[in-house]
Amino acid sequence: MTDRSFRFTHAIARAPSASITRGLRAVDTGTPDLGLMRAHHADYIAALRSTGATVIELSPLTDFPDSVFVEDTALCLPEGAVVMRPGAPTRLGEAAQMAPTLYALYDEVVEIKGPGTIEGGDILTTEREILVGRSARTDAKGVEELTRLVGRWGYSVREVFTPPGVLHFKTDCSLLDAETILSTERLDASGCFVGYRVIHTAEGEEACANAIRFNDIVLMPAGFPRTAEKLRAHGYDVHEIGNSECAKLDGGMSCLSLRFTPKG
Ligand code: CIR
Repeated sequence: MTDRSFRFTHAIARAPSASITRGLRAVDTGTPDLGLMRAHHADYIAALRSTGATVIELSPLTDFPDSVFVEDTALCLPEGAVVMRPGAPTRLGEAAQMAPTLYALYDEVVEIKGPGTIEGGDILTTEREILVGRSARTDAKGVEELTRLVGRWGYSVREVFTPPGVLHFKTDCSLLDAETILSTERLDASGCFVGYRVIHTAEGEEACANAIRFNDIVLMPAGFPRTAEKLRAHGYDVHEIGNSECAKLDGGMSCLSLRFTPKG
């Protein structure tokens, strides 16, 4: 057992653009405040950097309102990077915007060509496998193409299902360490985590399931005290980051970065 699924030397983030007010959302709960989002984003990047990692901050992209959510554009593995093919039409072009950064960092970069679609938010990489949740954004053909592409590096992909009405698979779960997953009860009930240790979000705090383990810390959205306490009781070093503005656009901790250790 290694810990390469949560130890990283690098992360990529992208500054939110003023067009973020036009970002996609399932339910309109108000316009995100750009100033506050920028402040939260800066806290997020500082937390990643506090672990010693190099964080590459890309410039805002006005033409892509959701481009702060960089996770959806790629899957970064130690052996190489896979450029995704987002299923949201307004986000499709974000992948090509990310590709040059990945080509500069990795020897091997491969691309999902389609016709299927797949977004990084639906992919959970653990020590033993890559779990991909089919969703409104990720379809069977996308999963199939990813399976073929990462097979060259020896990875096995397991297709699972994102609960109806949930944006991404990782909206409802996160990796906490090599054998432990933070999950909502509704997702865990689907049986997709058999063989893992699962910690459930506290009742009524399902919206904090999207956390990230990044080196020695766990970043989770602020405002979910019972789940934070639960994780601390299990020994995790929890850092709470304001997420009120990204939450208006269905975004959480994982969406805001690509985390990786390039081989060379
Ligand atoms: C979207 O609907 O695509 C964005 N408003 C939110 C993306 C969140 N990304 C993620 O969970 N990986």
